[in-house]
Amino acid sequence: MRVDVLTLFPEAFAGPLDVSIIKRAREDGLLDLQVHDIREHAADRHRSVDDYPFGGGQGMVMRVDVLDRALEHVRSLDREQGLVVLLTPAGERLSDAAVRELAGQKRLILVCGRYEGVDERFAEHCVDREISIGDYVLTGGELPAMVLIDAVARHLPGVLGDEASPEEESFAHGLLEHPQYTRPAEYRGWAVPEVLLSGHHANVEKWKQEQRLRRTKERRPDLLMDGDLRNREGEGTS
Ligand code: 9WO
Repeated sequence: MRVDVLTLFPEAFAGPLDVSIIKRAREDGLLDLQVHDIREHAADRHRSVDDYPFGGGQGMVMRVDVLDRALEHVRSLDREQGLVVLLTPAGERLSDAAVRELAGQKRLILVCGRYEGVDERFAEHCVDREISIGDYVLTGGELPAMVLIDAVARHLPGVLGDEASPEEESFAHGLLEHPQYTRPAEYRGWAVPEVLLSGHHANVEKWKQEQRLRRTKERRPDLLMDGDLRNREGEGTS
């Protein structure tokens, strides 16, 4: 998969995506990540990328013309047109299902906002999907973009080794995972659940399933609502 990122802070992307599994995915050519500086598409001698908001208000807004030029330039670098994603708290919440959909694309173009936000005309005319990673405001869309890239990359064929499959984990079956333990079997009097040491495979599996259900009920009851109810969540009567 090819991923292009448009940002005012390309240097923010060095680090998290240069280690471990994502590093290997890039080295193996499974993920082609290219980060671009939006400021290179500023037109005036001050290289400005933002301006005061029409109608007043605090802070600055990123200019639609600069963003559009940056996007068209990046688009032209590959024949695949790509799905354009804007990271914003006003977007749909990123979910396991959305991550899997995005992982099915040949190319993603991620746009990271700064200042108070981007001119709405850019979102309206140039962006295919607006995505939020949660209900909190950050200083920019860069960290959410990295979260999205990490989540998507692990679903690309060949990225995870044989030991782990994205099909077999937590959100794939709609429950939280059971707790895990390793040696030592006892530490400071803290014992590992007896059944895990018993070697009784059927009992172990039964225990794990009970744990997944119990933890989900306790911690994330929202995951247990059936799909139909979940789809109706938030439907108003007005
Ligand atoms: C901020 C914002 C706040 C409430 C409702 C909508 C909003 N949109 C933006 C926005 O686009 N902000 C820009 C990007 C500029 C300020 C920093 N930005 C940002 C993105 N902060 N937090 C995010 C973000 C993105 C995805 N998921 C969570 C937070």
